[in-house]
Amino acid sequence: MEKNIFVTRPLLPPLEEFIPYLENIWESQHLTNAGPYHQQLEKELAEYLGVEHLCLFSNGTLALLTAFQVLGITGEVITTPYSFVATAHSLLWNGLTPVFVDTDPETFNLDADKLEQAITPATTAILPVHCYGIPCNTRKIEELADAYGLKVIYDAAHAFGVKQNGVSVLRQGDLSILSFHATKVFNTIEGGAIICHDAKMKQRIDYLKNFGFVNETTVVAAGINGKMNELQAAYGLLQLQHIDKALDDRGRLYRHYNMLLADIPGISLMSIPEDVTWNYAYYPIMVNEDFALTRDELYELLKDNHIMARRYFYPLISSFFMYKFAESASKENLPVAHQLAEKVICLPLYPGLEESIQNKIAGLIKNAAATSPHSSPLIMAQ
Ligand code: T4K
Repeated sequence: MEKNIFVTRPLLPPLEEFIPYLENIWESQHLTNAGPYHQQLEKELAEYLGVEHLCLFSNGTLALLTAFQVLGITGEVITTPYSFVATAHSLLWNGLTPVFVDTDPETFNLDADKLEQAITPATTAILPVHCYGIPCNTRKIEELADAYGLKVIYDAAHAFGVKQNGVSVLRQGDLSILSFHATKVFNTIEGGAIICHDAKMKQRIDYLKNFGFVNETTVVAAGINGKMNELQAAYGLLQLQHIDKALDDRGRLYRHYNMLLADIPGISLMSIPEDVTWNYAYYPIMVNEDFALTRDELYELLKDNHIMARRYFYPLISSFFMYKFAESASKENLPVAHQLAEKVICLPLYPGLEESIQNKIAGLIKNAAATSPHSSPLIMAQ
């Protein structure tokens, strides 16, 4: 039976390279709670990413939850509906009110030009997402944040290693969070981090992710357990040795798709701003009205051919029942985001993906483009 090709596969270093780390962990019996590998990974990652301070977490969602706690955010937070649900869920878990703003059709990110009209006296923060790793309009967002006294927390879950004008995007805003989930460019199986800009803030985050403990008997805040364990940290250290090669592979695959998929009527490709050093985290394409199939028909066609593409991000977060009754969640308020959610499909992209599979995917899309508009995939096959 033909094997399925998934939208992503984890970066998995050779198993034998992990054994020495495991032996050390077994030897030391230090399994978690800021162990030596944890400390080493914080240091090496901060250096690699070009940031001052980095606090590891057991996953990106806990990092997000803690970011709002440490800044003492209350009331309304402006965010994007076009993201993974964890973005807005982190607000609800903190008793905060998400206010959705529409997205920019070029970058897929929160539209900074529509931000100001969503600010109310209850607004305290902005939670933009660098969607697919493409940086937000950080300059405009932060100008507005400064003018209105708002905090900015970037959900940078997709933006590992991304730079703008040679500077890490993680240096922007008050805090940024990363996800190191298995499906991400860099992974620690599950994992995440908060990036902050001063040692005092790092200390407060470190207390918060460890129940609020300062020492054996002093608890300074109602903290949580967000700690990354030694196996995850060791796995991260090993990943770091392979990440540059993985990013090169991703870049090569990205360019191969661009070459294959250029000039297909009804398909548009994402454009990367010239000043951005990207990480090739995802390969979204837009299936427009003038393509022969709808986006969902193309999704089914690919699936029938064992290509498990994904409709990231459909449905929109604002469509889920816990959000949809908010005034800002209305379709009229979010026309671009709705269009994206209906048109975008992410094609497989991960180190180790064979070019022959990319050729097959492009062949399926080209064949579909050659059929009459909106004929069903089943009829096409006849
Ligand atoms: N903010 C944003 C903007 C995010 O995108 C995310 C996570 C977060 C916050 C929260 O960070 P974490 O708490 O997760 O650290 C996946 C990931 O689970 C999720 O981390 C990620 N975003 C989201 C965009 O994608 P699913 O539901 O698509 O995962 P799943 O299990 O369907 O995996 C997709 C494909 O990957 C599978 O079809 C096969 C492949 N796969 C997956 C896993 C887990 C593997 O080959 N091996 C694996 O171990 O959410």
